[in-house]
Amino acid sequence: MKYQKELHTALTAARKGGRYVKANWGAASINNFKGSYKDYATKQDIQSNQIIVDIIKKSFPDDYILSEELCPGFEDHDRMWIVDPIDGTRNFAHGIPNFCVSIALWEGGKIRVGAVYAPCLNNELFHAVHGQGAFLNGKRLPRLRPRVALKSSIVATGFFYHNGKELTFSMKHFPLILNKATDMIRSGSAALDLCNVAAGRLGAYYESGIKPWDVAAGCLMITEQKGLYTDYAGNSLDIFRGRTNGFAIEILAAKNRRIHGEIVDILTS
Ligand code: LIP
Repeated sequence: MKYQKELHTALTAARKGGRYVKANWGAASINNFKGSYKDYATKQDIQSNQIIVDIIKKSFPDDYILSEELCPGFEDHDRMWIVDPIDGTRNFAHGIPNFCVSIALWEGGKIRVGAVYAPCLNNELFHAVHGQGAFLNGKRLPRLRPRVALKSSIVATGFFYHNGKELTFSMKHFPLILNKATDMIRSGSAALDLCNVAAGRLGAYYESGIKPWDVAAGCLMITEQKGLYTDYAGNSLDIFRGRTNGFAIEILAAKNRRIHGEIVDILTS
């Protein structure tokens, strides 16, 4: 089977990075701010990033590694790893367990391997390989229900990257969706939101301004589960959108076409 060495490497790196983060949970300290008082990396983001990169480099010394804290700039490579050493940094820093390590391999225009590890949430470890299915702690994820409607679903979102006018715009959709869904959550980890859609726990997740390392691994879980992810208008998503200027993706992922269509109608209204 293809990509087994890459999967093994992604899982090893996710576990090692995650164990380090868990061991330092409660001792988080800010390392640097990235342009605003709320956008920061902790020392643990940096160290986890280093642990993961070292493991990938050992097995694949020639591969480019795009990573949130050590190498966030886009370079055009046919093959690259995409790493978020802590997705949910603010949760981590505030003692909330909803955070994870997210690692993906991109090759030939597709996401081929994904691993998402949440060390403080029952050690949940999601993985997927293109064409080979999506798994949680080694067990294949249950099939998604194709006919469930928005009114029977919980929807997740995020608005971390927005301030001022942009925030007003992104908040505009919130009550409209809340009125039609069972409920809404803002969990603080895009990667886990996507995995929770793939696992059938959430009906959908949407957010704009997001970066490739927040979503790459989770997107593969979605497609392996026959869910779908697009931009807000329902068009195919370029996960490197905004590549020359720090990235800015808008993503809508849903567990079925019905929910996806209902939310596209709202997001484009
Ligand atoms: C965070 C996310 C969170 C989202 C923020 C942020 P980080 O990633 O995944 O859900 O709302 O936009 O990007 O910064 O913790 O890696």
